[in-house]
Formats: sequence, structure tokens, C-alpha cells
Amino acid sequence: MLHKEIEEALNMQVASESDSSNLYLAMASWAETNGYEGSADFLYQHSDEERMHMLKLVKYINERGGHAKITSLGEPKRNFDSLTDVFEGLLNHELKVSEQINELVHICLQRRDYTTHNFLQWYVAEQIEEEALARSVMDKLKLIGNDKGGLYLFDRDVAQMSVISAAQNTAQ
Ligand code: OFO
Repeated sequence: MLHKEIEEALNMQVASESDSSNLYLAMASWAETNGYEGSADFLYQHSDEERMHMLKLVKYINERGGHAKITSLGEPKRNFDSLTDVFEGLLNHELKVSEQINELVHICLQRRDYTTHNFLQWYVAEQIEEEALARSVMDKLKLIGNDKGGLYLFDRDVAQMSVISAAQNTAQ
């Protein structure tokens, strides 16, 4: 049975993963309507992954005798200045999520909930992959700057980049 504090913290994370999914969906929509098809593909896929992260939490909470609550943190940002603005936003968002996951892990240790601690290791590994991916995308964009040809090639190639999901590397 989940401790109330842990159930609440996990439910906060459900909302956060849903928020991530919506933010990346909004970014995908902006990219698609601004002619960046490759970036849109990348972001649509990323949005789907975040929804999967949310579902995994929902199922875990319910399996452990809690009640997963479906809430929303609000409407995501709709307009972006550039692709750099989009991917900088993505990197910063992932850094924030990593902090949230670390805080969750910390609460589990305080409450001696080693089962949830073990469950959360999947998210710890996933955040390492996602931060690394977001950083490498940003490094490419920094090199390109405002070069139109470079941005065209970036957009063509970014669709092939995806998180080598920790899910595939660890037991699923
Ligand atoms: Fe759910 O991993 Fe990104 O935010």
C-alpha cells in the first residue's frame, strides 16, 4: 500500500508527464505549421513518449492500492520565436523534470518505500537519455545559428534522432 505522501507525489508526477506531453504536442504543432516537418515528427514522437511515461505512473499507482488522478497543469506555450526557442524550451523542461524525479526518489528513501524507489529507477535512466538527446540537439542548433541551409538540413535529420529509450535498455 502506498504511503499518502508518496501517492500524492506520484500523482504530481502524473500531471507533470501529461504537461510534458502537451508541451511537446504544442511544439510539434508550431513546427508543423512553420514548415519544419522533421522537427514536428520528432516532437510528435516525443509527446507520445511522455504520454507513455504518464500511463506507466497511472498504472503503478493504481496497482499499489492508490488512486491515480488525471489533472492538468494548464495550457502549454503556443508560439515560439524559432527552432532554437523550441529546443531550448525542451531542454529546460527536461532539466526541470529530472529535478522532480530526483525529489520523488528522495521522498521514497525517506519513507523507506524501496518498491517505488525501484520503480522510479526507470525514470532516472530515462531522464539521463532525454537530457543527453536535448543537449545534442541544442549543440547542433548552436553551430547552425541562423544559417538557412543548415536549418533545412537540421530539420531533415532531426526526425531520425530519438531517445534510445531506457525502456528498451532495461527490463520492460
Ligand atoms: Fe517524461 O521524460 Fe521527458 O519529461
